[in-house]
Amino acid sequence: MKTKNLKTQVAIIGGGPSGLLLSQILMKQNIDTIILEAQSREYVLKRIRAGVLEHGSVELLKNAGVGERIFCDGKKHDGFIISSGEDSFRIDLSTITGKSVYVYGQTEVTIDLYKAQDELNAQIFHNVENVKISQLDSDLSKIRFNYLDQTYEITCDFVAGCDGSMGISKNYIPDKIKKNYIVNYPFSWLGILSNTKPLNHELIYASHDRGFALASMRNEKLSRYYIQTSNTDKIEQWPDELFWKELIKRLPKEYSANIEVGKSIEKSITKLRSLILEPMQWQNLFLAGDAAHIMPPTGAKGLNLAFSDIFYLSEGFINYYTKGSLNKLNNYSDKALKRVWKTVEFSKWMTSILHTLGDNNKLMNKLNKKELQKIKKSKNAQKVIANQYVGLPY
Ligand code: FAS
Ligand code: PHB
Repeated sequence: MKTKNLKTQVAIIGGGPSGLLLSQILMKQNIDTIILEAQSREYVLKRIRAGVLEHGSVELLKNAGVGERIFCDGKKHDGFIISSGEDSFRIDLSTITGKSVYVYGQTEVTIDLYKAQDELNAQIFHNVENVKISQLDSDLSKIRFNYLDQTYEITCDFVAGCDGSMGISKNYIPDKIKKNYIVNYPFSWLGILSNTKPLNHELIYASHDRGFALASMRNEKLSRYYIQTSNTDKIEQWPDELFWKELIKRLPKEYSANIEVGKSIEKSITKLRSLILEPMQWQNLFLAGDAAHIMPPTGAKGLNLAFSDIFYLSEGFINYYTKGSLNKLNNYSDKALKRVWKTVEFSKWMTSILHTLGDNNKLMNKLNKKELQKIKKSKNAQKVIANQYVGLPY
């Protein structure tokens, strides 16, 4: 069958939050995009992932015309709790930084982005297969793909690799150029979603001898909880009643006393790792979001870091198409990686200090407890955490 030819300015691989937001920002500047997504829209929207939006992410989404529901349905949070055993203290984000974060699920962000893209008549191909990039070193690059048994070829100025940690775009950066920095953590997160009242109006990050726990939420009737598990644990080992029992043991009694338990409506285990890929660009290819970096959700950074990449990358494309300057695009990787390294470091630090290592690491566990006691008394330490948590300036 004859190949169908398409033309665009920026071809985007990946229809998750990174790809959708990039397309939304560029289309509002009359820059043409096409999005290629391997899954169906329903599949993308079924993913339960991030829950907290940094100040910068909220501003970026608002300026892209998709901030309305955040302010209606999202919850502004001015602080969060850190507990260690029965002891706890609050990080007062708004007093320390003058900023807040919003609790608003990634699923809702993706729904809003798809709706806005539909209103702009965005070209989004779902369930695409065999995506292949070529001619990255020419003025015009090509992307071939299959869709509904038809082969297509896109001719484009640039390719944005927004295809997540399992994507293909990173493979087009030559191995001799590419550097992968990876660490795998010796524990995982078991997360559940339940139609129950959140046990506290703010998030609780709980360090405990039995393991880490996180009490979060999506709204007043939808709670999101996580507990640290081993990397070998399977979902089948964690029936709901066992999950609740373990969660309650890890939270201070002053909070767990009010917990409302119930049936899980989603349950998943995520292995924790940090990964940074350098560089984040190669000729006409630019990587953004999980395609270039992964980190444990402890600092609520994955989605937010994807959005700061999109801020820098969209600025680069807009600068090129409105002023003919390649400056910002040429500096994209260096600029984005400065914030990536700082954010991945914060996520690693938050993860290391709050998670419990096995019995053969009693010294590390004791040092973590002492560190948390010091932070409780140190305004300076709390200032560093608060500024990172609300999000470093772009
Ligand atoms: P995504 O992975 O979201 O999207 C990439 C898209 O590309 C996918 O839809 C995929 O189908 C598509 N794709 C892949 N290969 C393709 C190909 N060859 N062709 C076309 N399309 C292709 N972050 C937080 O801040 N807090 C959290 O609590 C949190 N929890 C998480 C839990 C899990 C289980 C996971 C996996 C991640 C979590 N994250 C969390 C991080 C997560 O939110 C990511 O940062 C966010 O999804 C990044 O968005 P994208 O870069 O768009 O990548
Ligand atoms: C969530 O609500 O899913 C969430 C919140 C904060 C985190 C991680 C996950 O640090």
